[in-house]
Amino acid sequence: MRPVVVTATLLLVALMVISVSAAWNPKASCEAKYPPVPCKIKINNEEWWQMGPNRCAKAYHNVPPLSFNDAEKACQEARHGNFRGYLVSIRDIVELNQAVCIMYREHTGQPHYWIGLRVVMDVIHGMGYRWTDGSKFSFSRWAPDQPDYFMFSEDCVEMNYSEWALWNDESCDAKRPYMCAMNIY
Ligand SMILES: [Ca+2]
Repeated sequence: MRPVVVTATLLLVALMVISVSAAWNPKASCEAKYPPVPCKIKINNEEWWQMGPNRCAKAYHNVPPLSFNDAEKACQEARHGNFRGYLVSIRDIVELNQAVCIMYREHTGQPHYWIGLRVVMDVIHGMGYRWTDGSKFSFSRWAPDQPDYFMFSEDCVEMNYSEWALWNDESCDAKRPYMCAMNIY
């Protein structure tokens, strides 16, 4: 090969290595910063995890995948006293990292999980994204070129789309694993 070709090839390989290493690595980050803390209370006789001091969460991967609405119903069936589950809301970068670490520990293959965000039309606020648990929507982490409202049929949001933690709008009828969370206080 001519020197210029060799140089170009080396440059390409270097760029590939840099781009791969730039991708977020859940294993290292989760072990160092977000180690698993079992939920203070027992919910549904299952292993849930603390997500901050007053919240517990569980990623459901080893169950049949569900549509967004069925996943939300399944989460709301989780009860503890007056506390009720919802599809997880993610309101800042810390919650995003906590959620992705719980998802990663459930399955390392980067599954696309439903989170509790979907487009809603209401008279007061108009059309927009809302969390199913009523949390204010002010934080997002969209994947590149998302949300794309593909065929005007994508009103629900999944996570870990192109990389861990990144969001994509998807058809609410698509069947996905899902992550529930419950406020406990
Ligand atoms: Ca999309």
